[in-house]
Amino acid sequence: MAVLEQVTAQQAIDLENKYGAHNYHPLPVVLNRGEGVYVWDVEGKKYYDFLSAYSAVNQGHCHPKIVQALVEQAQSLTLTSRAFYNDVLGTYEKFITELFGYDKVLPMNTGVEGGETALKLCRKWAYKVKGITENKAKILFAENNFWGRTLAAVSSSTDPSAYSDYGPYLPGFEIVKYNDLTALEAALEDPNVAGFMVEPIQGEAGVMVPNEGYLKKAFELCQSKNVLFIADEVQTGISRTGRLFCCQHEGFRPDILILGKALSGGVFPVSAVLADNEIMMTIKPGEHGSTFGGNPLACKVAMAALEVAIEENLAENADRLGKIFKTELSEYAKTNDLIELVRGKGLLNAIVINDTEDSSTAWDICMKLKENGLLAKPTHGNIIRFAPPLVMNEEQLRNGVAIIIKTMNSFKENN
Ligand code: IF1
Repeated sequence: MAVLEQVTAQQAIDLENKYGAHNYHPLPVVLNRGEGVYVWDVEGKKYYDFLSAYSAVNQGHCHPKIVQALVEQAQSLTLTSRAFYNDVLGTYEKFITELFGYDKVLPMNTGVEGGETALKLCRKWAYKVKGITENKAKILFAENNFWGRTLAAVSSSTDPSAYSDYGPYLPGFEIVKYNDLTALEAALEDPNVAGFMVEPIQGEAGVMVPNEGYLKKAFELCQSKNVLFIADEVQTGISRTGRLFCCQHEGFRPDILILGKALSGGVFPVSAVLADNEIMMTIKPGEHGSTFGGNPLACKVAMAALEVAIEENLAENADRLGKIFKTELSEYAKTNDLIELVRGKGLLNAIVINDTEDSSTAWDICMKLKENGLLAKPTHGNIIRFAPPLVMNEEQLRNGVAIIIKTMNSFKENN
């Protein structure tokens, strides 16, 4: 039995360097505790978490209701596989389909498995319902999209750091400019197009918010061409942008909705693909699945995580606090030319640093933020994403803003 004695920060870092793949470049902080909007490092220093594990911890770290659901279910039945029924999955499926307004859900584990599932449903639907010739279906993706790390995901990527040296790539994927209805309309002229998969706000691309009305119009263009609109809400879903899911800001329901991350409150990998029967029933028994997909532990955790989002009015809170965050920082940006702009929706926001993409400025600012008690991390080069847990209160948010301003001020004077 591995004895987990308390490691120092340096020991933890050295262990990861020696025994772990080097597929990340973390900020040099070693965390060992999380509670609500706070995390602590092994030296006992307390931080505001302004990343929320890339919007997986919307409900706050170790939310008692979600942990309770995990602990309870873990002591009765964790996994049956789908070879048999269990007494939790159906109840969860009823709960989540009624909450989001769809006929059915296909439960998976990670966000990218949700994306893969959505694309397989789209292709099945293309051949079985729309009548596209076998193996001719095309799916459109937005430039600068990010939906995970599988070979299909990188086959649709326009980011060399995501796809380089992973070829050959999956065929049948095409790229359209994001937030460009003319480009989408032109691409939809191809009768073999079966779907358009898009993030309502592009997270990894740097919290890119499309023009008001773009999503609804894109949905209508797809509808006019009998093309499925697939919303990747793995990052924007579960109240993050100020609505239960982001497409609700524009009052339409995507044909396929992909959820992940905060669907479990960061307690367990849970993802879900929601669609109506015409699409969902194209997959027959044995044509798709996953060992852990829809396991009773995940279902109980997800139900608790969704109940927290509703009961604690996280969408309204994100909407209200997000407006304060953007107002305060936009005001401040007028006084400090280090900040080019502030953008986002709800509590998914980012500041664009007035420096080149390859500069270390954004990283250096995050290192300084860490010293001042706030954790955030740059996305692309000069963009810093700020996405705190949605359980944050106004006082905590204003404290976070004060730390960001204090840091930017000190940074401005010293650089
Ligand atoms: C990493 C960020 C990256 C996602 C959207 C699907 C997935 C993600 C919109 C896949 C995952 C994670 C992956 C993680 C860092 C983080 C991320 F945008 F959130 F910051 F990379 F772009 N759709 N995003 O954002 O979900 O399979 O990871 O559960 O890979 O570095 P997953």
